[in-house]
Amino acid sequence: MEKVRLLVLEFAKDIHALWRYGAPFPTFLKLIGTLVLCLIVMMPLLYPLCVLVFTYFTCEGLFLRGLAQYTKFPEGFTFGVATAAHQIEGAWNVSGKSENVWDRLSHTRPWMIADGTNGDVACDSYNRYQEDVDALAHIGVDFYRFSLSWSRILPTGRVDFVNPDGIRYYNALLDALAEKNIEPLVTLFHWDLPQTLQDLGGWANPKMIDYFRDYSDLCFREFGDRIKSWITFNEPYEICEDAYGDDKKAPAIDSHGVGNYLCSDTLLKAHAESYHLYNETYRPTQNGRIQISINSIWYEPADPENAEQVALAEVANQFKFGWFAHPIFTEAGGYPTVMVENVALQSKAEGLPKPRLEQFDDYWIKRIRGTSDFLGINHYTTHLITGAGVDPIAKSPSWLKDIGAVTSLKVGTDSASEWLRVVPTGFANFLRWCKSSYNDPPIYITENGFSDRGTLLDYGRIKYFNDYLSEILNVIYDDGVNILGYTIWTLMDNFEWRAGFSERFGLYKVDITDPSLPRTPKLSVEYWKQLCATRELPQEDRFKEPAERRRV
Ligand code: PNW
Repeated sequence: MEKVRLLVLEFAKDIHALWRYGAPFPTFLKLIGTLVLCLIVMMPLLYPLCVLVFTYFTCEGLFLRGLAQYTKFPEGFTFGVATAAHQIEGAWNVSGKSENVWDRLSHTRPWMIADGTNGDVACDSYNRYQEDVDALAHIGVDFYRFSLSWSRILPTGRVDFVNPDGIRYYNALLDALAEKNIEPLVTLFHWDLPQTLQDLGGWANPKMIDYFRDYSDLCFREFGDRIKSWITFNEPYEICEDAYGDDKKAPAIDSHGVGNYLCSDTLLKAHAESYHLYNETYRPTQNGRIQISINSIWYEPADPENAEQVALAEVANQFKFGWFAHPIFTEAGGYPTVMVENVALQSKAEGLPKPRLEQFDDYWIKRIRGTSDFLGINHYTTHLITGAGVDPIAKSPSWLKDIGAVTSLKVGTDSASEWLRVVPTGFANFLRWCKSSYNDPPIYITENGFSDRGTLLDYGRIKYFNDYLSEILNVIYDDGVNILGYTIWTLMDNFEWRAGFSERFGLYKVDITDPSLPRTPKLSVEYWKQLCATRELPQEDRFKEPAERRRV
């Protein structure tokens, strides 16, 4: 011990001398020697410490994720629930409402609906809207996203006749929401086009730009004093590709590779006109905001190390999300370059004199650019890209063939909907991509949800919400993605389009065999009630599948 004391003393003296008088050469050598000695002695301690510090700083994200999952939502983050008119209202021909394209499809081609059901009665929300509002208040959400039925308000589709009962119905719903302090977020068009307008060509007819502007005008004027948040279109991809480029949605035109691109041209212009009308005529007095909700299937390479797959996944994302996001949310505007190029190449190979996808001219590029106050995202799932080529399910010509990639559903776990694979990390990758591709826009998630067959103990749905919400928290806190709100799809089991009532997304179960259409809360109602009250992801075991609970 005495030896160590002397050594330390000498070392201190050396340092003192070094500072005071400058160091003679041998003292300096001794000093270095002592330092090296000290380092060797302390090495076993220092080494693990260095490794720990180094790993912490290089893998900080992993550390935080592994040790402490984020659970708390930022101040001001809002939660809501979404529905759509045709899926819940029923009363398809009551009090002046006219036929829409989904009424026409389900009545004339019932075999196209999986279980032969239709939207004639649906959840009867036309008569039971007060029950819906009570359920929303019970859950404790901040806002309710619902859509207006165009053919209920304007039976001819045009403003030549306004149906007073349509106005009355939505006024009553808005009043009921105000009573419970629930903000309305209202979609002008959620797929239920008046059949009269479809008879004129629907979204493939450029005249629809005027009809949609007139319809928006009426809605802003009638309801804009109480509606501060508007969505022009719900999921333009599903409208243009599934309804005009395919037969997956009404009116099932199936003009693959042609009608889909005519539709996007009209729809984006109609959206822009509606935005400008609101912006110039109504915003100054009504002070609201207006946006579009674009949906994605996010594409990822099956093998992230495979450069070709990585490049093709980017192409597919540009074709899917970029088709509608690029014209509105980028500096350059217009369709994504790769989309323009691919369709031009394919069209040439087909011997066509000009591309099937017409580009916007300068006037429309400018008119469409920047026409959304927020980026509205509907997201459910991720699919994979396995390589270049023509997807086996692609028609010719078609949007899918124009991409030039083969897709696969072999990813994540399943749901009751074939297309809906559960891949929470895909959501995080997609959100980060939106931040970098569209200049860090403020984002609202306007739909996200999970389908099963209608069980009351819906652990699968709760796990889906919990895992997807957890990824939202990760990208907010780790990547600074600017997400301001989240919307659950959906309040209650409802008419799931061509799947009828066979795929159920609701927080409430609806027994459609009972004429009184009773709504029964599923376990997910409890989960959301707690989340809305605490603004934190519930961690309790009762929300987990019994096999996944902690063992004591
Ligand atoms: C949305 N996909 O549709 C619609 O906005 C809702 O009306 C619908 O009920 C809900 O999601 C559930 O299907 C989508 O293939 C349909 O990725 C298909 C996809 C996404 C959304």
